[in-house]
Amino acid sequence: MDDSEINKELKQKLNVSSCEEERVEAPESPEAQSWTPEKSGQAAETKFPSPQTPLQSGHGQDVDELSPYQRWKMLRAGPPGCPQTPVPEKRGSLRWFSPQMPDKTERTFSQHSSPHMSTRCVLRIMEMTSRYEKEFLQLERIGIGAFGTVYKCIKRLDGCVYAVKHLIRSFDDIKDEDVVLREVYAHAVLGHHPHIVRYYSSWVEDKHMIIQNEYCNGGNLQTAVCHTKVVNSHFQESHLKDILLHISLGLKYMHSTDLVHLDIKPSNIFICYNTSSSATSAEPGSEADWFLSAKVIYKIGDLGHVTLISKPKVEEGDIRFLASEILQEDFKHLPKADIFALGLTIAVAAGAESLPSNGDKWHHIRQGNLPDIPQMLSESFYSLIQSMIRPSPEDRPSAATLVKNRLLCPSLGRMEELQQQLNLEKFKTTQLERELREAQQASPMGEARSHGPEDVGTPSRPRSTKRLVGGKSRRSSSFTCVEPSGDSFMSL
Ligand code: 809
Repeated sequence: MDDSEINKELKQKLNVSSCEEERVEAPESPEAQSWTPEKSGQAAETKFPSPQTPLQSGHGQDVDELSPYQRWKMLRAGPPGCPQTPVPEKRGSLRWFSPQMPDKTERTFSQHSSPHMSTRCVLRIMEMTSRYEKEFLQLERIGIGAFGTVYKCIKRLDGCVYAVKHLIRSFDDIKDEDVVLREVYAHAVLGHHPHIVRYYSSWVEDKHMIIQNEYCNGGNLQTAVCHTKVVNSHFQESHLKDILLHISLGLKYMHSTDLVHLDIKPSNIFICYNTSSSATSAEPGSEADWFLSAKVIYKIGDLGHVTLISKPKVEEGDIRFLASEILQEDFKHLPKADIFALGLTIAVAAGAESLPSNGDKWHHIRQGNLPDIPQMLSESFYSLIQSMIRPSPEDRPSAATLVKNRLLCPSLGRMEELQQQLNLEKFKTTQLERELREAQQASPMGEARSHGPEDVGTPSRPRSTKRLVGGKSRRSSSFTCVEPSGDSFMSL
């Protein structure tokens, strides 16, 4: 076997993963073809599926619809449409190569002449392969910007989909590392919150930061707003209220941990569609039930501008959503800058034309005037959004106040009503207890009677009821739970 034959054989073996990827591939999009990988030498034949064409599992099912286990099986087992693909027998074998084999693979092979040497080469390349390439199967590019590039990936180990961001700037070019790391620090401080995009991991590769986050399957609010405009429509008030409530809940939590986001805007609000069956069937009860049954969950993402409220290092966010006090370097009420940006975000979601970056219109908004909104909103909701962009930050509601607003959370009204009823019942119970005690004390048989209702002719009453009205304790007690039926009091 000569060199070229060995190379051919090895290339075939190394392409195991490429073949695996082909099975989840849709025809190449022009965007994918023109993409130049950050790392020089990544194989030009790497194919990415078009964003317009959902990835197929080989059974006509979108990859997003598969459970992690199904995706994992799909990754592992080889494609139905690719029967010739050898399925490697154990972990650590060739299948762990990334589909994007670096060109240097080819060069390295051509330097060696025996199969033995070639095997060693394979091992060496395995060592060289990056963590990203080893751990993730890159599906498609989902975003590109000055900051870096974001890919939708499947993690080979768990079969779950993640959003993975590669920062463009190298640590070599960065003067203040803290600025790059603030996103990671912020996630570390925040932990998990249902309305903040979840962070999983981060690491440095070739001096570039990589961040692995939760993948939000509904895109961002900016894209959703664009879609509604295309079909000559806009988010209805009920949806706007959901967005406002969800993001306020995320902000309330963030602000309570001494952090501010400082770049709230539609493109940093991510949408998760809950496709599980509980989202369509369950009747919400507790808060956890509500979360499970919610069909759409809005989350705050991109923590690249986050800073401490108490010790701010402010990097201004998008000028279109920026409160004027930040431009004037007045950082006394930083959380209210997030509220200002959220108010304008809701206005944009309601259909407001694109926001100005400067000029009279920019200043007009900073004087407390909402941009024109092309739909009839209720007066109360309009006033609420307007209050969020008041010129003075102190006059804007806090996130904690917003989440308590009845407009955003009508069930709060019902809860309050029930709480009031409960309090009334508790009060009545206490009154009755006192009256009972007084009557017992006034009676010549008071002491004997105080032992409980069964002593006065109700032997069948359960013991628990006796204790509910004070039992042997002669003191008036406050109850944490009272049967609202009142039955026990009636029969005393
Ligand atoms: O789903 C995402 N989670 C992120 O953290 C993220 C995501 C996306 C998406 C998918 C929406 O369907 C598109 N782009 C451009 C995203 C960017 C991010 C992101 C933003 C990440 Cl991974 C890190 C920092 C900032």
